[in-house]
Amino acid sequence: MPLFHHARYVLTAARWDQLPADGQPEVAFAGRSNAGKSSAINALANHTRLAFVSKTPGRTQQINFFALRESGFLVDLPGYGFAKVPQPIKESWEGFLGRYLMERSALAGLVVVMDSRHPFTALDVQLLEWFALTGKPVHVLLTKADKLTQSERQRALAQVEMTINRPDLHLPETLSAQLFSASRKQGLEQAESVVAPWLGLAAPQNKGP
Ligand SMILES: Nc1nc2c(ncn2[C@@H]2O[C@H](COP(=O)(O)OP(=O)(O)OP(=O)(O)O)[C@@H](O)[C@H]2O)c(=O)[nH]1
Ligand SMILES: [Mg+2]
Repeated sequence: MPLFHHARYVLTAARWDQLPADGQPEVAFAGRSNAGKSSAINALANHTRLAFVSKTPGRTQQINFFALRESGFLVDLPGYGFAKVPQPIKESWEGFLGRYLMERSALAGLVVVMDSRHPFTALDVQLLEWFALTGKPVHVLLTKADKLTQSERQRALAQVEMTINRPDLHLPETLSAQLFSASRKQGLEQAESVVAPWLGLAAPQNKGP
């Protein structure tokens, strides 16, 4: 049974005091608005509507917690880089989100979801350089890979690997990346095998060929 199946929604936090008491480890999904964070969580959980997927970018403005069957949480974060969010709302959740990323001790690692057609935007790099200060690991999902041809996928991944190795960027020390497609359910096992140890769970055994 894949590790993230049977995840269930537990709570939504819009303020620090609404977060669950620090205890079990959690992994948060960050990324640009509309990148596919909620869809990635749904695909990993094998659930069509666990996390809310919206056609309108910038709608998720709170932090949603999903409890895993064994222990730990997957956390769906609001997207960044969506210009049409009204300024006061933007500032309040950017403040909360920033504090969550920097100070939340239960946060074991970050999954950064990027559209494989345009990964590592300036905002993504900004987030990564900033999150690097925590010393926590990051795994990048290059999602919507179903929209690329096989050769475009390989090129995108190779370019991302080069970016990860750029010495002029102050990226997290533990940083990996993979192709992913929520709609085709591709890359699920690879993502699980990276994230499971962060949560203190045994990585799933790879199925035979
Ligand atoms: N083709 C394809 N479409 C995807 C994939 N993942 C997400 N989408 C689509 O991209 C849009 C945004 O997906 P969401 O999962 O809501 O993105 P999000 O990052 O959670 O967005 P916000 O919460 O607004 O920041 C939706 O229309 C999804 O159906 C994928 O792997 N392939
Ligand atoms: Mg979302």
